[in-house]
Amino acid sequence: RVRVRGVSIYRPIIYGNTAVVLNQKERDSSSHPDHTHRWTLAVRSAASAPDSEVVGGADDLSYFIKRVTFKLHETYPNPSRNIDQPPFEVSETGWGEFEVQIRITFIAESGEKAITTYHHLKLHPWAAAGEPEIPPLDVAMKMGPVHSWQYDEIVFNDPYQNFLNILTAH
Ligand code: SLL
Repeated sequence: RVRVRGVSIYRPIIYGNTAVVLNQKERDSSSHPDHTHRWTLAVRSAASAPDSEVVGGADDLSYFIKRVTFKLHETYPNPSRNIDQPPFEVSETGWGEFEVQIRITFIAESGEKAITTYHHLKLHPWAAAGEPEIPPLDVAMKMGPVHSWQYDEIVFNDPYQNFLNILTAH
């Protein structure tokens, strides 16, 4: 296996979450009546829109990502969620914000170590100056979904020749 010295190749990604307030009907029919929000955490290609549900298209990162592990707050059952195919996302309901550890494992051919990043799961809308920091649920519901996404670039330095071939073929 040969490394291609002097070459850096990057792939743009976004990671983060969307969240919506559950309506009364959804809360009444839930086994967790204390849960106030439904959220989706994801790692996606930056080539696609955050809300895109495209699988196998521009949003498919599985040609170089083997697994994404989302480590949720320990109040969740099985907090370490391994996602082994796209879309690399987890949807849950809950009541609180917390720090999520996101671990990205690359395909074996890459010879690359896994990388870890963090995202603050955001449920509450950003408050304007002079407004209470967390608006009441009925107000938040009218404000619509909350989006919190970060852009990043995964950089591979001196990649193996066969991995470079895989990356450039996409
Ligand atoms: C807080 N530090 O106190 C945070 C923790 C935990 C959120 C938030 C679901 C729990 C479950 C859930 O929303 N946990 O299903 O039991 O605000």
